[in-house]
Amino acid sequence: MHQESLTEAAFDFSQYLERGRQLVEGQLAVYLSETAPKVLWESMRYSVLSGGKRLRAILCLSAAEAIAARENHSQKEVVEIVLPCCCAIEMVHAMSLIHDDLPAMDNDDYRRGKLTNHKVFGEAIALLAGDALLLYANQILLTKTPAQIDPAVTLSVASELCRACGPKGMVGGQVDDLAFTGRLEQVKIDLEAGENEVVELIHRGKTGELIRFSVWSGARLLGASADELAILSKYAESLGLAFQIADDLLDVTGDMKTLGKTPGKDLAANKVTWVTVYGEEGSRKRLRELEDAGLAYLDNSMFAGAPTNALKKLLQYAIYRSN
Ligand code: GRG
Repeated sequence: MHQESLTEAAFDFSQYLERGRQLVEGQLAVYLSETAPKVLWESMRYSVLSGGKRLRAILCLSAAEAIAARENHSQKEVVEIVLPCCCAIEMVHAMSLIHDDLPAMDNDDYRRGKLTNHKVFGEAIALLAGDALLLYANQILLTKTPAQIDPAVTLSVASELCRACGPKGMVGGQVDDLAFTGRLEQVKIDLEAGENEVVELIHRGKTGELIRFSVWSGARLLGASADELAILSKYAESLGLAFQIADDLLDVTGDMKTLGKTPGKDLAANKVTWVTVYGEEGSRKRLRELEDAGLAYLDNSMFAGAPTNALKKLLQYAIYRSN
């Protein structure tokens, strides 16, 4: 168990998170300051600017910083290069939450301690706000990433974002999640018979792909090599899977006030999650394995001297967070 290491601050991690959060939220407010159609922008702002940990955006920034140190970029340059991408990521994340909360999917009334988007604006506007955010995210990424970045790199990042969101990513994972909801007993029987990839498949798609993209894009925009991108992607895959397992655990251990959403829904809906399939102990064991694996990727000699401290702390934060 490595939870203690979160507090042994080689640098002030909570200050680091707060700085990232402020940078991203300040820019999101600028991008989302349009007014017509009024109800659409209000709905978009309601979900994007309603708090949240901003973990994905901060991962993008941290991966960029890890690569930038070698390239001698100033802190200001790094932010200018990746901030549009960080904002695009948070917009896509928010749209996925809006759609996930709809009655046709998880049917949730609360998110981040507030009524869900469709409860305030109605299902039609919630759907459309999600659609608009998905497209606006790509527009921001393509038009606001500074011209100093090779357009081929910016295009590759936009293309990868589409891939991470699409049928091989979040949408595919969500479809698998829905398809297996209510089939928990069958999944457990299959597990006994040696078939054990279902939960991992769901988690990697619906949650892991956007997290992997967050790390990959920050590094790619700052000129990481193919080898560096491959190792950082492995780190991000460990983090992404761990993040969703931690989320599954919080559904059984958390409360409404801390989580900002209704707990206990997974078991009630007979959902296939790490906890419902492998139990709490099995989930904690897998988290420790993923923590070790994720940290080991960052200890690769390729990153010797690079500031990977924040990425390490972010992995532990993803695992040991309380909401
Ligand atoms: C992307 C085109 C497209 C469609 C979305 C609905 C859907 C398809 C996918 C669902 C994805 C989803 C909601 C996965 C769960 C991921 C998860 C654990 C979200 C909670 O993330 P946090 O804890 O939230 O980072 P905050 O509020 O902190 O931002």
